[in-house]
Amino acid sequence: MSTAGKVIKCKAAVIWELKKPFSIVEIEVAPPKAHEVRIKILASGICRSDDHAVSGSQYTKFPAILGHEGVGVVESIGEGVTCVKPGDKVIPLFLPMCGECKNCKHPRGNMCDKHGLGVEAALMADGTSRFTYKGEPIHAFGNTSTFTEYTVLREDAVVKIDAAAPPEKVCLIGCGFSTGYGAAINTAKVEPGSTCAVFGLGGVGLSAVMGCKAAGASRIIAIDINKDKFAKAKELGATECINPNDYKKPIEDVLVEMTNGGVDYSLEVIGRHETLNSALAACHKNYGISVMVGVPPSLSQMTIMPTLLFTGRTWKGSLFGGWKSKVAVPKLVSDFMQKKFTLDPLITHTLPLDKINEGFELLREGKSIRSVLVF
Ligand code: PAD
Ligand code: ZN
Repeated sequence: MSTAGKVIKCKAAVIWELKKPFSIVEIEVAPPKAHEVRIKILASGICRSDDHAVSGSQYTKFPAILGHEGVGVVESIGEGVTCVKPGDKVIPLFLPMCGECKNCKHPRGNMCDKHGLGVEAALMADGTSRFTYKGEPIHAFGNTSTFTEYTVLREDAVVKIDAAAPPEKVCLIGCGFSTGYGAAINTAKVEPGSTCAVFGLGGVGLSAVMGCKAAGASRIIAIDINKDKFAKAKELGATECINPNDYKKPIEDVLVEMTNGGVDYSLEVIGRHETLNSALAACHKNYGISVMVGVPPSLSQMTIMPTLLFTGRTWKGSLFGGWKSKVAVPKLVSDFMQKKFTLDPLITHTLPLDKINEGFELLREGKSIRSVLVF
C-alpha cells in the first residue's frame, strides 16, 4: 500500500540536547510539501561535522536529527518536483544547489544563495519541520538529516544517482570523500610534481591525500597526532607520515625544513586554530597555497601573522570540495562505478542505526575512519 501523502512512523536517532547520546525513538515524518522530496534512507556515514554539532563546536538547534552523508530511495515527491521520481536512488546534498542564483551560476561558486548552511538548514524552506516526536517538532540538520529511516529534503538538496551504486559505499560521496578529494583538486588545484601536506587523517583528510595523489603530487606529507592513521595514509598515497608530538619544535618548522622552504599546498582537515596556523605557516613563501577544510568552531576568531600572507602565501576555504553539488555528485558516483577511485579503505565499520552511539565513540576515540550506518 502506498505511503504517499501519509504520515510515516519510523525509527530515528534523535539528539535532545548538546553533548548527550542519541536515542532511538519512533518519530512521525510528514509528507513532502511542494518542491520537497521524502526519501527512505539506505545508508549514512558518520562525519566529524555531525560530532561538531553534538559538542556545540558547530551551532545547531535541538532536539535534532543529525546526519548528512547518506544515500536513499525516493518514497514520494511534493507538488512541482521534476528532478526525481519515486523509486530513484538519490544522495541528499548538504550544500544544496538551485542552479539559478548568482553563486550557482558563477563558475567558481558552490554555496547556493537560496539555501544556507546555518540554523536555516535546520528547518524546511517554509520555516517548519517535517519531523515530530509525539507531536512536538524535531529539527533537521544540514539540509539533510540522514540518521532516520525517512527524511524530507528540499528538491534543491537531492540528486539522482546510478541505481546500481552500493549505498553503504557511495554515501561517502555525499560528504567526506568529495570534500577532501575536491579540496585538493578543485580548491588547492594541486599540480603534478608538487609537494603537499595534509593535516588530519580522518575520512576527509585521507580523501584529500587521495586527491593530491590523483592530481600527480610527487610528495604527500601526512600529519596526525594518532599514528594509527599512518598505515592507511600510506596505502592511499602519502609518501611520508609525521606526528607533531614526536618533535620539540612546531610542526610548521619541521615541514619547512623537510621541504627546503615549505610545501606548495597544505590542507588543514581538522578544524583547529593551531593547526590552521601551522598549515598556513608550512606553505612556501610567494606561492604556497593553504586550504582550510576542517570546520572551525562557529563564530570563533583567530589570530594569524599577517606577514605570512603579505609574503605571498594564499589562504583559502573549501566547502564540499568546491564541487557544484547537483552536477558533481552523480558524476562522482559514476566515476566510482568505473573504478576511477576506491572508497573501501575509508570504511572501517558498518553498523545498524541502533548502534549509532557506538559509531560516535569509535570516531571520538580515533578508532574508525568512517563508520557507515546501514538501514
Ligand atoms: P576525523 O575526526 O575523522 O579526523 C580528524 C583527524 O585529525 C583525526 O585523525 C585526528 O587524530 C587528527 N587530529 C586532531 N587533532 C590534531 C592535531 N592537533 N594535529 C594533527 N592531527 C590532529 O574528522 P573528519 O575526517 O570526518 O573531518 C575532518 C574535518 O573536516 C572536521 O572538522 C569536519 O567537520 C570537517 C569537514 N568539512 C567539510 C567541508 O565542507 N569543509 C565537510 C565535511 C567535514
Ligand atoms: Zn560531513
